[in-house]
Amino acid sequence: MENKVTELLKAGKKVHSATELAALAARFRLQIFDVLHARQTGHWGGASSAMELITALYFNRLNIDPQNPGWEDRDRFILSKGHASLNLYTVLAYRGFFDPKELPKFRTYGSILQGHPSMKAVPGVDMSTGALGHGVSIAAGMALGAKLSGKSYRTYVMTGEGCLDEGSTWEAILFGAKYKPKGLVLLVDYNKVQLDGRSQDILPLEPLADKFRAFGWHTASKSYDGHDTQAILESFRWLDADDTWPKAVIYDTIKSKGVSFMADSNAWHGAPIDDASYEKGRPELAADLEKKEAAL
Ligand SMILES: Cc1ncc(C[n+]2csc(CCOP(=O)(O)OP(=O)(O)O)c2C)c(N)n1
Repeated sequence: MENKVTELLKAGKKVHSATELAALAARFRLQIFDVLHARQTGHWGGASSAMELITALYFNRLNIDPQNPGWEDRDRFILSKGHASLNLYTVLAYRGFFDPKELPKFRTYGSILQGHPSMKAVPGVDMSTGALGHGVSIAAGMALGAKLSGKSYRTYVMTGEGCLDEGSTWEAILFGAKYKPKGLVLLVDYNKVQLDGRSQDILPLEPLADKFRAFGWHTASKSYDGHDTQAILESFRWLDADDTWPKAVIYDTIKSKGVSFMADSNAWHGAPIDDASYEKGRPELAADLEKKEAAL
């Protein structure tokens, strides 16, 4: 059945309203759940937590051209938490970088869509990631490259807490503070849960915003609700409010958002979604999509 979300997806264009972004994110989250269940592999928890943010980036924010993925002036995006690859693949496909029919082939032999994103295989992927802790340094280099070549593109990098537990990330943060490249933005998908436990127990990061400030980054005075597309758009306005760089924004999110019995737990970080959990969880995601479609 044709509906407004299908129309938005077909258009593959930028959208402006928070309600449209919310409906798209709900639609993508449901599809990711279906694909991960069908494929019995992949990372549901951290893909779901970043779903609204990555949807807002690709459908509202980034200056990109799906017909020309290598366009020199495009904004760059690095998914430093590369295990959440299916959320990146899903927004790239529906934004027009490749055929969404590829998505069900996720992690099959010969598909361009492997478990972790490859910039050599997937149109629109700006950097291959998967080993945690590299994204911020690569982003800092890309942003410095813009400065040196007189370009005005922006470079966005998304981390979870795993990347922030890596020493190389903090070296890159020091580097960013020294060179202050314009347009460098660190986005933290702060779901507070990692692969094998709570971030607070693995390696406490708090007070995280103060740490970014102490390291010389212009940091939003509050964290934003990473599941509220209105709040995400507000955070984008904050990014545009002044010309002080580099900038860091923290988004409070929930791992495995959308399925109540999976939420806020490391149990579903990368576990295959079994049939019983799929049957139990899917109606919650479908109901959320229906609600958000009705609001359009
Ligand atoms: C260098 C490195 N060490 C370990 C891993 C294995 N690993 C994959 S995801 C993950 C936890 C990541 O936690 P977080 O960044 O909070 O991810 P999210 O909850 O957002 O999915 C770990 C330890 C890895 N990919 N790279």
